[in-house]
Amino acid sequence: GGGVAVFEPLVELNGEHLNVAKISESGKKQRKNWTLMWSVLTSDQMLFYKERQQETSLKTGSKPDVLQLCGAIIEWTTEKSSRKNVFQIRTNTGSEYLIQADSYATASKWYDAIRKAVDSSTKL
Ligand code: I3S
Repeated sequence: GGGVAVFEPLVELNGEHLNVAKISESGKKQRKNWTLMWSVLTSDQMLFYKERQQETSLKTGSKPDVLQLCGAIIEWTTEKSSRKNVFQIRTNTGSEYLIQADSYATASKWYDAIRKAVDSSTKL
């Protein structure tokens, strides 16, 4: 009993390496820099970790980049990268991310799950 409250995300889709490039922050364009990120989907956020988080270290590991899905827009794009299977997420604060996986099955699995999380968190 009686522990310290820790952040435990409600995970919808866990742990996979995806290529991620943040191309805008607060409406300001940024230089594209693809990075392999350990990605976790919660009910209303995408969490991008620099390194794979073991289940036990989700609470204590390095801080992730957090993408808020409420009010975000997600769409496939063939214009913003020459890579295949790229989709884009724009947040309601003007950040834009490109997400990519070489496997279409992987990319579409994440796309579908994120779109559902966007829809349900936007309705809250
Ligand atoms: O949209 P861009 O500028 O063609 O994106 C490419 C650049 O980010 C490039 O880096 P340099 O600016 O250091 O050359 C990357 O190496 C490429 O991968 C980017 O294009 P793709 O098509 O891979 O997203």
